[in-house]
Amino acid sequence: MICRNVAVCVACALLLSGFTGCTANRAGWELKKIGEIGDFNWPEAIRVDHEAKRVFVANIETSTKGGWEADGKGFISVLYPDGSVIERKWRSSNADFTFNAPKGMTILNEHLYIADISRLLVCPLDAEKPIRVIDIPGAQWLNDISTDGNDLYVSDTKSAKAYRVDLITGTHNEIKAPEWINGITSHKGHLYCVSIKLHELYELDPSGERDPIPFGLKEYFVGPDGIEVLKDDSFIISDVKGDRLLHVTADRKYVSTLAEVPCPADIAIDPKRNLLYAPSLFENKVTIFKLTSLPNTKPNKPDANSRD
Ligand SMILES: [Ca+2]
Ligand SMILES: [Ca+2]
Repeated sequence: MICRNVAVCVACALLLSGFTGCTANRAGWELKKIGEIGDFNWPEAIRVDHEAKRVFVANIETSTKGGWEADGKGFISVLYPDGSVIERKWRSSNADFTFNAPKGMTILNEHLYIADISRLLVCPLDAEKPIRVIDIPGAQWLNDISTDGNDLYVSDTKSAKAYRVDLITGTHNEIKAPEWINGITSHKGHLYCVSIKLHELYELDPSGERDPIPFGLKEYFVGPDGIEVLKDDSFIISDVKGDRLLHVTADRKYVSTLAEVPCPADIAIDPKRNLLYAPSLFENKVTIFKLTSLPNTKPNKPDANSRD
């Protein structure tokens, strides 16, 4: 049986009402809300430095509801893993440097890399050191960043491109990507992304040569933003327009709702503490979930939630 509409599927109706056993049994994972922090300003992305026990929150900061305006405003917050605030404005615009609309981030070699419209910001984790900029000529709406431990992968929403940035040479090459690409993530040599307007998930070719391969799951999403891969190679997707966090099994056949949360943008996972952070973009808050693996409940045959 094919579930084409989550809202009317019997199994999924149960999910929408409670997100308990049914959801967990389908996904093999469970999300339980354990905290909520407010007073952000358009928080678009979160990234965890799990070694240093710090959580970074990128705030677009806007007074005009403009997600892509070079308004000279924006800041990075730092939290403890439990959500208590270390510094609300750890990095913000000052006389030496201005943020505009900071979004996706990744951490590599003691630096926080931040997408900020057409600029890639290189922000030392040592806050005493200055921020520098990597130029990507032609970049328009840089949205998310991931790393494979060597290179950076950056999505450009308006250009329908991704870029692979070689940090040693400073050069970049283009990667074929879908229209309205948003979240991007690198995992075990593979590269994945979502398109917010095509509401589909894709596997990209890190070398940039082959066309994106769609998952074929667009009927399950309204407007996906963030994408993360779990240790069992399954996926968690934040649907910023659908107000949900969804799970996709590694075989790409099963989709389950794990939690409802308002307008979740670029989520982050702390694998060391089994936590998931979801920024509610338009509600200026961050929700913390406990992420629990439920062994021996992973689906092994098609059912009402299957596409087979
Ligand atoms: Ca701004
Ligand atoms: Ca995003």
